[in-house]
Amino acid sequence: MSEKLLVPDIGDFDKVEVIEILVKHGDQLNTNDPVITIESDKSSVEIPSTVSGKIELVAVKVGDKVSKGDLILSIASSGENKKSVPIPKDTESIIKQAEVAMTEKKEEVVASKEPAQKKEQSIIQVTNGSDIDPLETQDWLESLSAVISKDGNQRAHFLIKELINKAYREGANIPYTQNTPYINTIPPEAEVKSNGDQNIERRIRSLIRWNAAAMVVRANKKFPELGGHIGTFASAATLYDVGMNHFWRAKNNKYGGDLVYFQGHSAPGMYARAFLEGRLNEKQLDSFRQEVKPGGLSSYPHPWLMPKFWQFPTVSMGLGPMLAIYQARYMKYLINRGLIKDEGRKVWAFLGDGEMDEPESLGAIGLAAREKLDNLIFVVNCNLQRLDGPVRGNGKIIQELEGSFRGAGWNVIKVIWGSYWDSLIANDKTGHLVKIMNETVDGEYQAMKARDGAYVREKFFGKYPETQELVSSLSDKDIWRLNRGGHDPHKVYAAYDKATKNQGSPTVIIAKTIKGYGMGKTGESVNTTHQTKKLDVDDLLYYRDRFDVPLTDEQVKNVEYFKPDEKSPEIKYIKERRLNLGGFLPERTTYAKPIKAPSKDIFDFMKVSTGEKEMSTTMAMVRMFTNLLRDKNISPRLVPIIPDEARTFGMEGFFQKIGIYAHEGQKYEPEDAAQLSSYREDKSGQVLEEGINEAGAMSSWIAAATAYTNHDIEMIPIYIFYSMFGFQRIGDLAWAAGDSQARGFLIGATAGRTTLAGEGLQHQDGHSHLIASTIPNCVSYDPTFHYELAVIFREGLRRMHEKKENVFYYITTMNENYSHPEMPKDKNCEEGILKGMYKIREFNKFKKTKIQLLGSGTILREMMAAAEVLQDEYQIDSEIWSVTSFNELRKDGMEVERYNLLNPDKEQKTSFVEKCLGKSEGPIMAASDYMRMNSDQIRPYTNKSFYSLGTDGFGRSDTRKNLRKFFEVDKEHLVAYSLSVLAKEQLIASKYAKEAIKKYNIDGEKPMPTKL
Ligand SMILES: Cc1ncc(C[n+]2csc(CCOP(=O)(O)OP(=O)(O)O)c2C)c(N)n1
Ligand SMILES: [Mg+2]
Repeated sequence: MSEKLLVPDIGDFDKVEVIEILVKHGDQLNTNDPVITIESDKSSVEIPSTVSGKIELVAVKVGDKVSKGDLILSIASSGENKKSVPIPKDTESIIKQAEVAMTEKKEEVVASKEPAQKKEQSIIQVTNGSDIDPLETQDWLESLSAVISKDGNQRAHFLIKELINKAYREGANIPYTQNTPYINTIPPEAEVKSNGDQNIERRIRSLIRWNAAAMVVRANKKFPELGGHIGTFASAATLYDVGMNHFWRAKNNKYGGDLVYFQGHSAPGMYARAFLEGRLNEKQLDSFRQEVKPGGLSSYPHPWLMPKFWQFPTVSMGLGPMLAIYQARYMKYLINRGLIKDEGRKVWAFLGDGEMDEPESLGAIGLAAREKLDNLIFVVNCNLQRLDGPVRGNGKIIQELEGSFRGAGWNVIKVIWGSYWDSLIANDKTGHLVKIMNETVDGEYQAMKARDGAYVREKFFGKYPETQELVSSLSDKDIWRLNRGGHDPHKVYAAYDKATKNQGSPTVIIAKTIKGYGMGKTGESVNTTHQTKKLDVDDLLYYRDRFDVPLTDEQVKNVEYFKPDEKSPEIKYIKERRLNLGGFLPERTTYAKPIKAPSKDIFDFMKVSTGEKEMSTTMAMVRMFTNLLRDKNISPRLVPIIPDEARTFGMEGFFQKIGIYAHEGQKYEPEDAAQLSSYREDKSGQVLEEGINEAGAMSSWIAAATAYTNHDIEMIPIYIFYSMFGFQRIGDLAWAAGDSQARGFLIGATAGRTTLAGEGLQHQDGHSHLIASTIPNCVSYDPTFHYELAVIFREGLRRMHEKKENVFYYITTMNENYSHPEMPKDKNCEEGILKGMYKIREFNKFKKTKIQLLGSGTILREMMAAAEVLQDEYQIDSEIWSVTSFNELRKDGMEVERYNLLNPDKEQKTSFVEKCLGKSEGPIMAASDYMRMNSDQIRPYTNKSFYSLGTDGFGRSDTRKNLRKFFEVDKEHLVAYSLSVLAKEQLIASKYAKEAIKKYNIDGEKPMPTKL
């Protein structure tokens, strides 16, 4: 039996060119095997087979134009094939589900046949919220208590939900409350207890506190300019210690390890612990914030500077929370794609309450809930203060955060009060204590902890006679001892335990602490705590006594560190705990295997001329990816990341081919199910379709780009975005990517100030390369032709993923269609492309006057056209250089110049720019679709006269032609400017320039485009 494969529905396209035939007569074909690649003027896409069997006839050839329904091939069918137009695979299940739902609905209708009788409102409603019938209230509450004790919390929760639903259906106006009372979420009787030795843990914690403070004080004694923070870690010590002693599992050869994002400026605490663990010595502690000499300790977590220690750069506030969310999401992605095992690993992120004001901190919490990231735990250290003063003096940050997180769908655990409060809260029969707790604002809470017990008695408990009575038997000292939840290891342990067991949603632990805890009058809870980096002798003595650090007064005066003997119970304990948890933390290692770069011939198709066919570099890139997906080594490791622009870039073919990652699969039949490029979501999908969310997409990219260390698997993330919404938008994340030693590709598509024509000022990018150049390990290119792109991309794969170099690539691609020439045969071409420039053409007919013309990106083509005019109409010779990267040329130039200056007596080196241009004839004129500063970068590295042109100023919408005219980088301006340059250099008479300016209607009096 013979079957036919026809061109499927390809959306709005008609007569689309066949650019590749992937099968031949006689091949055995399986369903889903790619058969041909077709390409419209915007995108290319493979057509997979819907039939299987031996190919009898291939009915199309390269260059044919095909439309829906055309015959592609016929096969001798194996007989197992379904009908040639299969029902999309999810349709059946959707129909089934719909049928089931309809029967359920019917039953529901029967059940609710008797609608609730609407009664006339005859009750006088009391609206002031007071209790009009306390006895009745008591009845209800007792019933609830009975349910909780008999059937548990879940049942109680169910009944309450049913009551609310019922009330809603009866027309009651249900008040939405996102907040619970200002007490701990976990009641004392439900707390899971730690099996740790509390005494020894306290002693260890005290030593860590002391050493952390000592290293800051010592550094500032030596060099007062160094700075540092004591108060933050002082408030967070217990939060970290409980995790370190009991919860956070390290990476080792058996287990992937938990990933912990430490709050950046609590770094001294991590160093102080590492000191006790024997990972750092005194000398290293003494080099805190002195990193220039090798071995110094970073001010904050910086993997670039301490690559074996720190994993995540966090100190730029707001990045940590966002990165942690996407890290947890990416972990699930790797699990769902079967690339790593599901070992129940967690991502923990420690955040400050002040930091939560950063839009990025809360910006992605919805995604975390939607994706059901139960591998994610946030711990927000609510010490109620930020740098200048209170976080919410007039309100309550804990309640506010509770509302935001609960509203977003998180599991919220509040750890507000320590164990000393338990009995008071239990005895609060009238509810007045909780009432005060609810009423007191954070400014008051902070002020109270800056004073003493008597003050708390008067200002807090003194508010109501009932609460005054409650503490009547407590001394002021007892009142002062009433601790906050975040300083109570029992409460913290119980919260962590609950968080790690939570399923189906992320958890936030909101812990209340005191900033500068234990620092006494100068530091504890005072507005200036954050900046305190010096402690005088009295403060130090107080701190020592407060935490019972076994140092003499003399030792305290010398601010000595304290480390117990190696055989002491403390050191044994601290090491044993970590041993049990698999090793030390933080620690950065990588055991990822390299990915072999694809053979060069995989890009061969990009080295031949496209002939008449015009295409953009964006299209060429998509073709290149399609080819890479056929490479068995590379394919599974590619992580295409797109912020809702796949169609803009012609990448919609990827939806079907590799699927969009969706942890729930696809619960619906997409509207375009019958089409070739229909929107396909899949649990094991490969594309990260991030939506309109550049910061999130970049966070995903960073997670994938550092998978080699965090998951020991080398991945190749490729994040494609509008170049204007790249570095300009997410610059700080790109900086963090550099620090993280990310490896991967950033593709700034639709790039250039004049190349993206109609979109206007907000879209036209004339500076992303300059921002990229600010990141030391970012390698950036602005290629013009498809073979340049191929050479650059392959080298990127080789350097980053095969050779494991810690760099990342930024490549701009454009949306302007033009034909691409064959790659020059010159053996130095490839080297030039990678180093930043190579000679692409030379006009040498007249041998009188010559100019060197440098062009980059699409402006290279204007330069080439200008060179022809100069030759044909003005008898001027030229050499044309394709500059693939002014940034790379500058790096080389700087390095060579520096070497030469520092080694005046040695043989002087030559920069690559000079190697190319040193012996050339005539002045240099350079232009790109970016600001002049882009090409100006290489000006110092040549002795020749150098002129640069570019697109300085605000973009605006118009045609490409008009824009290039406006910014003076079109062919005509380039001709006129060249002649002017040659006249200025006294190589030709100025009348030629004057005439050209007139001929092209160029107004010499026109203001600079930057002023328009
Ligand atoms: C983006 C950014 N802005 C400002 C700072 C400077 N800064 C460092 S810590 C800090 C206060 C932090 O307060 P909080 O988040 O409450 O942390 P705490 O020290 O109280 O735990 C500020 C403003 C920064 N690191 N990053
Ligand atoms: Mg704070």
